[in-house]
Amino acid sequence: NDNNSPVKEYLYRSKLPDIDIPYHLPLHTYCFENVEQVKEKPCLIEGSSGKIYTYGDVELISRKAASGLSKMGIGKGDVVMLLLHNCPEFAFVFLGTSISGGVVTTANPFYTPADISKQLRASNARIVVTHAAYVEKLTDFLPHLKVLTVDNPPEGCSHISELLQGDEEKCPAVEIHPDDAVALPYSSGTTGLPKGVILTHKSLLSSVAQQVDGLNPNLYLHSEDVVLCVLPLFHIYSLNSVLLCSLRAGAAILLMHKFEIATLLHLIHTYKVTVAAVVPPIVLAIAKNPMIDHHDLTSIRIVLSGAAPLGKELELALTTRIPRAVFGQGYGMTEAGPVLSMCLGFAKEPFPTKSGSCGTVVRNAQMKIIDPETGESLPYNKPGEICIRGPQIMKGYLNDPEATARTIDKDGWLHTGDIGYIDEGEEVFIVDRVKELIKYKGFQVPPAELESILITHPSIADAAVVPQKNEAAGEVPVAFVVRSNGFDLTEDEIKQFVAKQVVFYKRLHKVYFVHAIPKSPAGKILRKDLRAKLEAPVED
Ligand code: 4UV
Repeated sequence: NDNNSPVKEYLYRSKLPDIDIPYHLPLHTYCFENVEQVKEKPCLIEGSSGKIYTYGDVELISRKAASGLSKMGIGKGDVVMLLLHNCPEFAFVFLGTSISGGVVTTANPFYTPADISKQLRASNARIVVTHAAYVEKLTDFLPHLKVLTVDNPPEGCSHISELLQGDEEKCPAVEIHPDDAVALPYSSGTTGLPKGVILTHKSLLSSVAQQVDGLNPNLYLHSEDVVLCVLPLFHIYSLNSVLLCSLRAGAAILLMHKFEIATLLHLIHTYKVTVAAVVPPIVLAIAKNPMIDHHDLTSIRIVLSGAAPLGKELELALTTRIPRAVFGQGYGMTEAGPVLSMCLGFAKEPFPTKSGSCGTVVRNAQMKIIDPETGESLPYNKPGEICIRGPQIMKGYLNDPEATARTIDKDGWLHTGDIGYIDEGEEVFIVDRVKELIKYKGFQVPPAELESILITHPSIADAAVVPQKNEAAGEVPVAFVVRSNGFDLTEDEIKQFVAKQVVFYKRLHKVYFVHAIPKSPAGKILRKDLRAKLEAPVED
């Protein structure tokens, strides 16, 4: 009898009280709510040129962009693709699209033409904003797409100024509902191929509020901060926790086109960066690079690492290098809106935290840890699958109700596919990942994508891809391959076959030939068995 069920539910909450979240506001209105107080302050700093846009500039240009976009036909629900490295135009077009009622889908400019066309088709994007160098990747679409470049436009494309010089007075008055989509990043989630993750105005606004709003914000940012934006804005971590959180708090955002350690150290010094959002490979570079001794990094007060596991040794190495900074982790997942937990050492009135922790569940949300077999929720210190519920999680996957139902259950819990536990100090510790996903330097590598490429090879009968631990990248994809005819096909041929079809970080690092891929009776690849094989002593 369910009503008298003796089963106890263990639900975890933030140590901070809940806050009022202004759900009714559109995301851009929320981000600019306090803009009057910071109008003259720097908002975007372009690292490469030193060019500064104040909050007043950014707010105005975003409205111009909205007006330009609506003139180009972008209205409610229409999709704009940003195929950009970090640059001010990313922010202008993101905010402009939000104002015009549209939706931004973000993609890595290093993707192959095939990756980009899949996302263009699936998202039904009408406009692409990119750099001239990547226009050739869009050749097949050029007749049907409006392509704008932030630099000199090649034939068939227009310059971004066409958009940014719109008349802000003619900015459309679109009615936006909290449940309307505003961002559509792609993620493979717990299984399969990349899918469009519908993040609404309410999801992103809630996630930002959970981090930076309230009397004692979990991630305390203020208008004197200079926040490092070196992580790519096309990934949700940087888009949310760097760009949107900084905008809300009125902090300056230092944009770096790409990660390069010498430039990074120079810019931190020059602009007196106070908050650095990074991923473990950048922590490694900062901790281990001898150049660091010649740069003053004492301006940094917060280092936030996320998107992939960070070893304790590395954490220690970094904290010895930047002793004045509070170091901590954030734990995010695109589908979770994205932040599930955040270090409480970053709060305005901070809490003591432990090494190796991924923070505490954000406010206005609930977390539970479930036994993967029984679904029962677990008490402190017992590892299980991490689940989260709250206003910030995705609405669902675009046009994929089945995948949505596999990820968000009927009670509204989002199942992460991550294994972790919560200790008595309410801190989250991630210990394993049960989902298929491989993370190379924090970038997603969906095994299903590589497997589907491998089996198109005429001499491959079956294949499975799993992560292998790697010092520099965290994890790298490796393949188990069953050859179909004879044994001529070599490891190198397979690696090259894949490399030609994928972005650099999805390349295979090793191929193991086997007679069969272990599968469950239902035909599912037994990835755990393959991962165990990798950890066993090598018998080459
Ligand atoms: O979907 P995704 O690529 O999303 C992310 C988002 C990360 C963050 C981190 C801090 C933030 O403040 C923020 O806004 C966004 O990575 O990949 C999701 C998976 O990455 C692993 C975990 O397996 C997720 O399900 N992951 C993310 N953060 C951590 C992590 C972490 N701190 N430690 C270990 N694994």
